Order: sequence, then structure tokens, then C-alpha cells
Amino acid sequence: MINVIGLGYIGLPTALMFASHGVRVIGTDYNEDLVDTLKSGKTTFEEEGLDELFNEALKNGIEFTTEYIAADTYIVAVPTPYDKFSKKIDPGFVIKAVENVMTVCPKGAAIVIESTIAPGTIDKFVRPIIAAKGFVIGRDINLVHAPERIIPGNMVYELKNNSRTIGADDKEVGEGIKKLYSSFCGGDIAVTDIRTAEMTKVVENTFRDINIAFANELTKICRLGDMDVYEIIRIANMHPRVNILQPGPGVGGHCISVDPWFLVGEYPGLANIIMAARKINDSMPEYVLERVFDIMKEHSITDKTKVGIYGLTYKENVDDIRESPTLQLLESMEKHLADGLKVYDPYVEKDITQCQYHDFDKFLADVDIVVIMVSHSEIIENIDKLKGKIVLDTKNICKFEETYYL
Ligand code: SAJ
Repeated sequence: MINVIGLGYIGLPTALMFASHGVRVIGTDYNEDLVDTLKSGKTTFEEEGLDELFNEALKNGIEFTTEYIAADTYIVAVPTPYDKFSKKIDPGFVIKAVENVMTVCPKGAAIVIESTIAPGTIDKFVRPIIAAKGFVIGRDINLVHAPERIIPGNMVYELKNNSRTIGADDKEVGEGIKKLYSSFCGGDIAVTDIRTAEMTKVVENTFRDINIAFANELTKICRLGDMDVYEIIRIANMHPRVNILQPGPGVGGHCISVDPWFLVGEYPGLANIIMAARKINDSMPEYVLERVFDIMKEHSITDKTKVGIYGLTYKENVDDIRESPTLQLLESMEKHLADGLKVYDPYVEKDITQCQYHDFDKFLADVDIVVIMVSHSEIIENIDKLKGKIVLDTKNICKFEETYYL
């Protein structure tokens, strides 16, 4: 039996996946509202295929609770934020979860940490908790790190098909957990040691962050040099060994914009490209704002309430707003003691800002400038509605002649 700890963006789909493939699962989360919602038969966020998976899992008897349960395997999928000042990982949720597991955990159980963690976190923070309980790792308890690789918007497919990494002290233990994940995962599963698994995960996200930063730096250079960055990337990518990503308004989400800081925090002075990339990507929302103000000046518009920001989520067709470039942009506005920008996102029902709209047409009717921050299908399909507006398109989806780009 598996007790999955943390029923968020990763824990919930993982728990449902195991359950729908015949594994007995109890999901635990300290958030009572969330547990109540799941108990009432509803999922807690939107994701392609999640509701169907949920129904399958319910049929197979998955249960949800706020309690920790005696089980033979624990999967810990709690958040790992970073400290905004020291840039180091904040392992508080992982520590608390493991401490709680240790209050109910029988001897012989395996604790699998799925949360993304900085290299060395298990050695530094997790092993001591287990040792303090008098348990010997490898004899009384097995410790495993199995970071996930799924992408919001395509989680269910990727859970089944992506390759994965499993880190364990002991090869046999790793193989055992690999077998468990193979109940639903058809991708290759690499078994390695814990520190390698920790580092690999962070390296994957850092690789992507650096590559996006390269595209974003190119966009700034091309703006100054009056060159078309998209055309340049398109042609450069025809080279067999070049694959430049797309520039954008910044990098959001709980992974790529966070994990590289773990390396900067742990290895200051060495993680130089990594830190530069983070800074470039973090500078993009402010850069978008500068573009907006230049465009306002060019059109002699002084009223900020005539500016409409399209998109609040961190990327297209998801409802996840964590670390989103638009939130960073609004924060920047606040720093300059300015507000009044209008905001709309079809996926965000809750009011996040004061001037938020919930109707696309009403939003468009009230603004003169539209800043496209996210390329949701809604705006791609209705792009003609933007005719007559001044458009700043950070996603390269609007092809009107007079469109402004990054
Ligand atoms: N972005 C760009 N330009 C691009 C691609 C992305 O600006 O060419 C932006 C997006 O708009 C978004 C951010 O980057 O704001 C990140 O989006 P993403 O789609 O690249 O990745 P995430 O954060 O949704 O998911 C990532 C994935 N990691 C990698 O691709 C290496 C996923 O596989 C991981 O499971 C996930 O992080 C995680 O949990 O770590």
C-alpha cells in the first residue's frame, strides 16, 4: 500500500495513476478543504485527462485523508520553495512530511521523495530525521529519490510515457521501486544513486532555463540592432546542431524558474552561467513593461487603464499562475507605485488583481493596447478580435502588420 503525501500538481496525478493501475493508495494532504473536495468526488485543478483518471482511481478504492497512514511505501510530493534572499532551497515541507511519516511508518517501509530538491538535501536534512528515530537506513527503512518530469498541460500522458530517474542507496531497493513505477510508466527508468538523481533533476530544468535565457537575450540584442529575432532563430535552427528556444515575457512555473536557484544557492561563485540566465529571464517582465511604456509614448497614450494584459498563467492552456511572468510584471508595477493595468485570463476565475476581467469581449472593449503574455488557444482562435487595437505580442502569435513584438 502506498501513502502519497501532498496532493498537489504532482502528488495527485501520481496517486491517481498508481490507484488506477491497481495499486492500493491513500492520499494525504494537510489541507482539509482540498481533501474535502477530493472526497466529494471533484478534482482540484484542471488538467487534460485528470477527471477520467480520478474516476478510475475512485473505482479502485483510492482514499483521501489529512492523516498519515501506516504503509509499506510513502511517496512525498510536497512543495520545495526557495528562500528569496539566500536563494537556497527551503526544505521545510519535506522535513515536516518525513517527520510525520516517521510517526506511523512500520519497519521495512520505503520513503520515496518525489519533490525536486537541491543536491545534498537528502543527506543534509532527511537522513538525520530517520536516524533520530533510531531507524537504520537500509535495514529498517529504505530511502529513495524519484523526481518527476511531467509538464503541466500534458501530465497524464507524460506520467505514462516519460522516462524517469530513481535514486537509491541500494541497487535492489531502486529496482523494487522501479518495478512499482512500472505499473503505469512505460518509459525507460534509470536507477542510480540518490545524489545523482537529485542533481540530474535540477540540471534538466537548469538546462531549459539557460536555453530560454539565450533566446531572451537574443531578443533584446535584436531589438537594439533592429533585427527580427524570430526569423533569425528560425533560420539558425535549420542548422542540424542548433535548436534555439523561443523568447517570451519571462519564465514562470514552479520548476524552471525555481530549481536553478538551488545550484546558485549551494554553489555561489561557481554557478555563473546559471545565475546570469536566471537574471535574464527574471528581467523579462520588466522589459515588457518598458516596451509598453515606449509604445504608449509613441501613441501619446498616458492613461494606463487603457492597457490590457492578456494572460495570467505561467504558460498556455493551464490554470497554474505560480511565478507567472504576468504576476512578476504586476509586482514590478507595484514597486513603481503604479497600477491600473487591466488583466484578463480565461483560465483564472479567482480575482488576483483589482482590474481583472472575466469576459474576453468586455476586456477588449475597455482597452486600447493589448499585451499578449500567454498564447492560450482562446486568443489564437480569436486573434481577429484584436484588429484595431495596438498589440504588443510577446509570444509571436499575432501577424497583423502593425503588431509590436518583444
Ligand atoms: N518558455 C519560454 N520559451 C520557450 C519555452 C518555455 O519562454 O521556448 C517559458 C514558458 O512560457 C514558461 C516557462 O518557460 O513560462 C516554463 O515552461 P515549460 O513548458 O518549459 O516547463 P514547465 O515549468 O511547465 O515544466 C518543466 C519541464 N522541464 C523541462 O522541460 C526540463 C517538465 O518536464 C518538468 O517536469 C517540470 O518543469 C518540473 O516539475 O520540474
